[in-house]
Amino acid sequence: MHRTFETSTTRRQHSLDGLWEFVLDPADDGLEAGYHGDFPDDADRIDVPAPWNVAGDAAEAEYESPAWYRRTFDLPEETTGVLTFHGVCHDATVWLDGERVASHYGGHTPISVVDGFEAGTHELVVRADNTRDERSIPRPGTDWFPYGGITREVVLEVVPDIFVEDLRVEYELDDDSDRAAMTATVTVRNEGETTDRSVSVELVDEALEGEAEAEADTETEIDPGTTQIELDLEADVERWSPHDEDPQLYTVVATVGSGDRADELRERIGFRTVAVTETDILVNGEPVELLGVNRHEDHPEWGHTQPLRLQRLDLDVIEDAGMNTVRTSHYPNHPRFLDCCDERGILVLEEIPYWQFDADRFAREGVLERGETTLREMIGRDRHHPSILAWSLTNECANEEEGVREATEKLADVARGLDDRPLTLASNNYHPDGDGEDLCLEHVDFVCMNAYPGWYQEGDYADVIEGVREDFPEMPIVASEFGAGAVFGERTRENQKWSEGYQADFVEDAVETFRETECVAGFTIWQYCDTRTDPRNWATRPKTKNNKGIVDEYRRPKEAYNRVRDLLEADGDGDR
Ligand code: ADA
Repeated sequence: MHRTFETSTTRRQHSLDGLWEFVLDPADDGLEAGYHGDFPDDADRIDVPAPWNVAGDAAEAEYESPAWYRRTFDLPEETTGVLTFHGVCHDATVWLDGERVASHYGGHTPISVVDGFEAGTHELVVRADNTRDERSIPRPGTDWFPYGGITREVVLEVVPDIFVEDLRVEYELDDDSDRAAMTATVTVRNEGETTDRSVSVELVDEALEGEAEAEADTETEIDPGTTQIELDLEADVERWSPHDEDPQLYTVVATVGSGDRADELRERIGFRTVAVTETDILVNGEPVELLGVNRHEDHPEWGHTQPLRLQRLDLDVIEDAGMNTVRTSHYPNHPRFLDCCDERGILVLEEIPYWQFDADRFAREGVLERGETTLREMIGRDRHHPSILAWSLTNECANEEEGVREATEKLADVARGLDDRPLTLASNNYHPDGDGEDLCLEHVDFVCMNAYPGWYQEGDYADVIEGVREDFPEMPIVASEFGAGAVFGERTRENQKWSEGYQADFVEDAVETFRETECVAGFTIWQYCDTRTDPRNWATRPKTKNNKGIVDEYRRPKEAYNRVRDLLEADGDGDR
């Protein structure tokens, strides 16, 4: 299951995970050779979901080019189906029974196809391409491994002709009361002939144990195609809070039709407010201190693919050190990980993969559109997670360039048009030549500050913060990246660079500085665990890894992890 809760009780769900046929296509001639209609006989088999860089042969460990997948599945009767690929890195084309049904760019947001299926055997073929080039997002040279393939689950859901395609809940919650006024927008899709149907929405506690807290329904004409129906609901709710061990969540159930033709789609939601002042980020009107890490979806055996056990283990490790925040550097995370964050009261900053883009790169054909699509898809998919505090638009872009400022403004407009959460971006661009300010930050609500004084350059954190504050006196700062590399097990008397001691001292000093600075609303250490990098770009790094993890790639704690835990234990939790 790609979520921690049932997303429907009416739909039969066929998992299409498992072994698929698989061939590499290094010359990129599979399309011309017609693999989508005539798959090569000598194909290997590979696990899905998994990047080919961990699931394939050793020869595929660094493979960055197109590859093809094929499998068949059987359906007992004619039906309408929703086929979803939850993540294919990064450029995907899907053929169903020889017909091209989807093309999608962006490895971390889903691809959905609605189709009519005959009874019998069907064939799925996918071309996945992880090539980084002048128009790709991520760009070449990224400091994380460019995993390729079908990296998240594949599911076929059987639905009736009229079904709920999407459910969106927006709410207003006053800081003085616990009354929530909600609008549920139900997108109903009709693939058949009949029109009249009832549509209803219920808000129930998470476990669906009690009576509905609120409900609304209507009888309406649903013409073939797509219809949006808005229903208003109101209820007294218990708030979701990052301070609760088991924060209150609710299930929203949208239903169209009745009896054996009913279709139901569920979303999970938590009620809380988020606001930003000059110095703080407020949740439910109270300042929260972000105490956290940057986390890549990475593991030596799994790459980007994240089994539930690993997602939960990572949160255990983070919580055991007294931390409460994850920045999903640098891309939309697996939705089940976000579910786990909702359930534990972990705060999240979620980002799209514009990592170190300059104006030239943004200006290339289709590059901004691709990012805007990923942003729309991320917000569309993740908007109900109460854990997500803010959307992050970019990371370390050339913010001094006019073209980057224009791109940032467009991205901010897209995000603000879809959702009212605060926006941020991670900047390393203060005083680029001693005097200019980072004008991209004018489009967001708080500063995410990436800085490595004492590691990549001279200087100290107090000075960097002072510079940022001078330019942006009205926004709080989150120290979103800082850290030092340490090779796991390198414990020395000298505490030289790359030793665990050097890293522990460095992280401790920085954390202490951030915590005693009023305008700093929190920190996310770079980074949670050591991560695989690409030897073609990062050959000088020990173990070809980004070793700034406070735990290693197998989640074994380094000294810095223990130091942070001791520090936070001594100082209490994240109340300011
Ligand atoms: C940057 C970047 C990170 C990582 C880090 C580092 O700040 O945003 O992805 O590359 O540097 O370790 O150098």
